[in-house]
Amino acid sequence: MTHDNAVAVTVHPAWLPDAALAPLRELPSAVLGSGPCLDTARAELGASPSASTADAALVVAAVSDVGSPASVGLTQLPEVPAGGHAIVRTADRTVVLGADGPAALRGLYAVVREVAVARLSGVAPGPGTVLSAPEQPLRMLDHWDNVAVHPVMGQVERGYSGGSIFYADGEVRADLTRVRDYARLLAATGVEAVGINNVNVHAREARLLTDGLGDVARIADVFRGYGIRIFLSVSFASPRLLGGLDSADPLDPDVAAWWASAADRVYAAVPDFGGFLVKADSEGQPGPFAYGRSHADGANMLAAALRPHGGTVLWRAFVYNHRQDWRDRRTDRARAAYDHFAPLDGTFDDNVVLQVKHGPMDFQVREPLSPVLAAMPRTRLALELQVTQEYTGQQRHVCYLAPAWREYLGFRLDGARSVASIVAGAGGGGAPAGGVAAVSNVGDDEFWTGHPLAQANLYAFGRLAWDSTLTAEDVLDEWIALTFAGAAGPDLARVRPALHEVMDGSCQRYEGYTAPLGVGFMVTPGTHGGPSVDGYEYSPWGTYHFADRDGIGVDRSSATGTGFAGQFPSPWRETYESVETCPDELLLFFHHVPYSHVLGSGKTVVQHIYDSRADAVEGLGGVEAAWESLADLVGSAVPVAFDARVRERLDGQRASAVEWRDQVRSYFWRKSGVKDASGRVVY
Ligand code: GCW
Repeated sequence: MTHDNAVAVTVHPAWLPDAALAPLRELPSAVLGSGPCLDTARAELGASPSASTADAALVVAAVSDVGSPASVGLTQLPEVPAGGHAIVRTADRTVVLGADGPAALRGLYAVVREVAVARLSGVAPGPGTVLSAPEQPLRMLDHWDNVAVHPVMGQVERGYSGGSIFYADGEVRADLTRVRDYARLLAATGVEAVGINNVNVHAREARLLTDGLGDVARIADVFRGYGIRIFLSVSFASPRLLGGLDSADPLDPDVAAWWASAADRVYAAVPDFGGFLVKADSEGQPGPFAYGRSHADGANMLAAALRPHGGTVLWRAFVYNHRQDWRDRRTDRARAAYDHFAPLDGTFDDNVVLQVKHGPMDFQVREPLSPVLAAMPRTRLALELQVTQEYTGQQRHVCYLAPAWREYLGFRLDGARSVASIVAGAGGGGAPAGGVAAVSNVGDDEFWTGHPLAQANLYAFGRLAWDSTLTAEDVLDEWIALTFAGAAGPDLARVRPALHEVMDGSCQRYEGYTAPLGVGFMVTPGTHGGPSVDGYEYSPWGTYHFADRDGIGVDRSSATGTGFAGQFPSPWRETYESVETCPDELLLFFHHVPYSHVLGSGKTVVQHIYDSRADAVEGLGGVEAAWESLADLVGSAVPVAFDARVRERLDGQRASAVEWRDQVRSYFWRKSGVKDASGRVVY
């Protein structure tokens, strides 16, 4: 049974407003061939199926549908890269050739983007051929959406944008219009896979795998038209929960047989199904440990079930003891993923991808990269990012995450290989590519993402998964050019610098008034929003800062601490090991230091904490002024509702930032008794 819970709100078009498509829709165009994505391309352009290429100024095709160069009006066909596209511009036409239908559609959106960016920069693309290949084969968004509203977590776990676009009232929505609009937005960024339910799989959601398959197929049908595959999060206990077996032991043949037939049924309903996403033995989710089996046993058993159909298991490395005794100083949550998984390198089947959070803890605004990414060269790896702003301002604070993601992707973990190249299959141990996944920030909110400016994070994720060498500033320009494509030229020229002022340094600013120097957390337990310096200090979650009257930080050195620093390859193990060489922004992640410890800036740790919290809040003045400078464009370049929402969020951000500043500054004054040399007020 499904409900029609469509809510009549005007949904903001995000980065695909009609104005962005209009310049292409005005051209005589032809789309060759057919198939779900080519049909979508045709509908986007309003091209008629019989349009001839002879007089088309824009031609879109998949290479396999192109007989001869002349059939698309060219003298020669380019080498279209695998999974990617070529855009050929001649004096009288633009030809988009995709490696297949989905790639052709993405190529069309690339032209939309180029046209918009040309308007912003004033530089039109000249004749020639541009080839574009995805750096990562897997470019996926994970939804932590529950079908039924969860009593504690709500409908979307860590969601800050209203309800789910997929589910309402305990059912898959009858009206999937929002899902289609979402698929369209994602296709334009290059995203090619979506996990449609929460990795914490509760009872109702587990059944998507069995009696929910009809609804799953409806969702897959929508995404198919945009070249996006779907994955399901499954409960490792499914054979017991759904199959009536008394075990979920991965080495039990009955269990394996149950999964094999479950997979058969899924593929009968969804032939292009991506596979299973699994959170096992983590935060209360069931897993192979209950049967004394390893995570490789568990993952490989599921992989065997999917293999005949070409499916993939995305197995998460986020496994740690969430019932730690805070008195126990030997257990270090940061070590857990490496300790569990590094010894298993080389034992996972080749249709298993191990999905690793970027940091060893949990999506903090500042963490080192996870050493797991350098420790498993014989395992397919995917990097997991968080677009939803759980710990980065919950879509109430502006926090443009692209600069941080770019840093992670470009980080040379062993001194030589970047994280992007490792997950793209160049890790040196022969494992094929995994890719990049991220938790989505989308809900049924009228702006998709709560804070309208948080749309830029969703956009940037897809773009950086496609090409991690793009700069965060260029990606922001693209987003501005598309989102404000309807703005008059001179207005657009004002929107651009104002938004850069608001967004470029926003992540650093957020870091500036929240937890200092990489120590992390200090957030309100449960919601993870707002400050609570000691909120997790005596909790079982393994997230401590150890502040006392003399100092703060976690000793993770090999010499005197938990040994986490030793999980890195050189040169990072040495760099992080020593207080002298550890970068200041990670100092308290790796070391416990006295408040009087002097940083590279010449300030003591405690004075740095005092100053940067206050400076960061002062920096919000520039942000607010930049937005205010666009006030006369509200109602024209900037929609009224967009402006109203941004203002409401900026007000909330200031109030929250002030709270962070005052609580953190006062906490350290009270703890340390060291006066703030700036003389600013502490409480
Ligand atoms: O960051 C934590 C979140 C949990 C989440 C978990 C995970 C889905 O607080 O809500 O659960 O990470 O990544 O599995």
